[in-house]
Amino acid sequence: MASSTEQFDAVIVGAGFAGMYLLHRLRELNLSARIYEAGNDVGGTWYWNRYPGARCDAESLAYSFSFSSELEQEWEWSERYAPQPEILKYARHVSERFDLRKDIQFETLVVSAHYRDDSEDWVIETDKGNRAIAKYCIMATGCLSVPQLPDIPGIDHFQGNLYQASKWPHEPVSFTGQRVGIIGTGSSGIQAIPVIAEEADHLYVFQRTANFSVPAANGPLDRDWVSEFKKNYRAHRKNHKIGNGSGFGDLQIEPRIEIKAPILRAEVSDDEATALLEDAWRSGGAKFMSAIGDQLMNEEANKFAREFVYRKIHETVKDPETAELLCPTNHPIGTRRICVDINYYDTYNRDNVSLISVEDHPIEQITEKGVQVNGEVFELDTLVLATGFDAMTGALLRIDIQGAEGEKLVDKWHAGPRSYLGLAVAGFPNLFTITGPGSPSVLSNMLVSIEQHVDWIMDCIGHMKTNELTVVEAEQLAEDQWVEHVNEVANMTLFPNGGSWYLGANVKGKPRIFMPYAAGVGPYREICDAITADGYKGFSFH
Ligand code: NA7
Repeated sequence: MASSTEQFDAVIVGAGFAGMYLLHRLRELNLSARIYEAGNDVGGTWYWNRYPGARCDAESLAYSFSFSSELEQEWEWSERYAPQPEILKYARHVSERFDLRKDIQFETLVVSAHYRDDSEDWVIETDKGNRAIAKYCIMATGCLSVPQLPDIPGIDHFQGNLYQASKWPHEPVSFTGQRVGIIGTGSSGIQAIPVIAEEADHLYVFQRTANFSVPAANGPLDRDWVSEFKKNYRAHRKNHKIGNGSGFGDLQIEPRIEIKAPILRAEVSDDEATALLEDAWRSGGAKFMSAIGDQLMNEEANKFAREFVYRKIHETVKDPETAELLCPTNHPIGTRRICVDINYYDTYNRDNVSLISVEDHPIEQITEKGVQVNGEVFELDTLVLATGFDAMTGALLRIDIQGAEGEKLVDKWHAGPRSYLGLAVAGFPNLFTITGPGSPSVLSNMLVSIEQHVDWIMDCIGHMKTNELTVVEAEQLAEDQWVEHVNEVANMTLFPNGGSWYLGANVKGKPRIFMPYAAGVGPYREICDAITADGYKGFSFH
C-alpha cells in the first residue's frame, strides 16, 4: 500500500508543542524532518480538547515557549489561565511565525516504525500510505492523547447526542433547553460542568470518584503587570527551570500572595498551617499543593490539607449531602492530578444540577434514552463523556514500534514502561520520546519539560554530527537503574496511593507502575546535564 518512499534525517510523530519545537530545532542543525500529525492542524492536546470550559491549568505566562524572546514579547495572553481557543491560536501563530507547516503532513496517523539493523535507520509507515526512512525517529505523541472510553454496556444504543470531551466537534454545540448528562469528574469534567450547567435545562453529573479541586482565581491579566513581568522574562524562565517543583518557579500572579514554601507541617502550628493553605487557596491554582512543603510526602501534612479542602467544600455547597459526596475520601490530596476550577463546587448550588454518585452503584447501562443507575434511567438529550485517557504509554503503544532485532515495544513494556530518563529506550537505537514515562512529564509544566527534552536531544544529535556517529542507544544497565530510581522517588511520596492514571489504574489490564518522575524539573535537568557532561553516561554510540 506504500506509494513512495521519502528520506529524512528525522521523522517526528505529532505536531503539538513538542513536535513543533523539535522541527524548529532540527532545522537549525540543518537536518531535514517531516512531522506526521493525526489532526488537521497543529496544537496537539489543544487541537482535540475543545469541550466547553477547556483551558490550561498552568498559568499562561509560564505555559508558553521560552526559546524565542521575540515570540514571548509579542504574544499577549488575555487571562491568567488561557482558554483552549487562545492556546490553539498561539500554536498556530508559532507554526506560522517559524514557517513550520510546510514540513507537517496533517490528517496522517503513523501506524508503524521499524528499525532496520543493517542500514541503521527507521522505516515509518502511515495510514495514508506514506513510507519514510529516517535516521532518527522522535515520538512527540503527547502524554494524554489517547481517549479512554468507559466500559459501560449500551453506549452505542444511546439515541441522543453523544460527545467525547477529548474529541469535541469543531462546530458550536448547544445545550439550551436540554437534559444533559456528563460522566467523569476529572480535570475535563470539572472544567466543563460549570459551563454546561449555565446553559442546559438540567445537568446530571455521574460521579464515580470525587476529585480534589482548587479555585483557579482566574481573571484577565493586568497589562501593566504583564509588561513588568515581560521585562524580567529571562529571569522568570530561569526560575521555572530550577527547584524541586513542577516548573512554575516564582510565577504566582493574581492575587499576588507570596507562598512561603517549603515550610514543613511539623515546623508550624495548626493556625499557621491553615493560614498557609488559606493564602494558597485565595491565590488560586495548583500551587496549593506546595502550600505546606511536605504535603505530598507526609500523610499528616496531607490529611491537614485534605481537611482544609473538606471545610471549603462544606462552606460552599449548601446541601450537606451533596457536599459530603464531593469530598474525596479514597486518596491523599494531589496523588490524583489536582483539578483547578472556576466555580466548580458552587455549581452544585444551582437548581438545575444534580450529582448522582455511581461509586456504590456503577452505571448499569446506557439505554436509548439515557443513563441507568440502580434501576433508574436518567433520561437525557445529550451525554458527554469526560472519561480520561490511556495516559503516557497509550499513544506510543498504539504504533507498532520495533527496535533492534525486531523487538516490539509493546513486548518490552508488557509489565510497564521502561526507559532511560523518559528519553530513550534500550534496544531502540536512535528513537527518542519527548516527555516519556520516567521523566517529570505530567507532573510538570509541559512546556518547560518539552523544551528541556528537545534541547537535550538536539545537543545529543549535534554531538553525533560533530563526531560522525551514526547510532545512539540507551544502555540496558542505565535504563534498569533509572527505572529503579524513578520507583524509589515515587515511593518516597504519597503518589502511589492515588490509584490514578499516573499509575495506569484507569485502564483495565494496564500494569500499575508510577510513570512520571517525581523529583521535580530542577533535579531532573541537573541529572540530564550531568549525563551529557559525563560523555553521555549510560548511552552507547557508534
Ligand atoms: P481523568 O482525570 O482520568 O478523569 C476521568 C473521569 O472519568 C474520572 O472521574 C473517572 O472516574 C471517570 N470515569 C471513567 N470511566 C467511568 C465509568 N465507567 N463510570 C463512571 N465514571 C467513569 O481524565 P480527564 O480528561 O478529566 O483529565 C485528564 C487530564 O487531562 C488532566 O489531569 C489534565 O492534565 C488534562 P474514576 O476516577 O476512574 O472513578
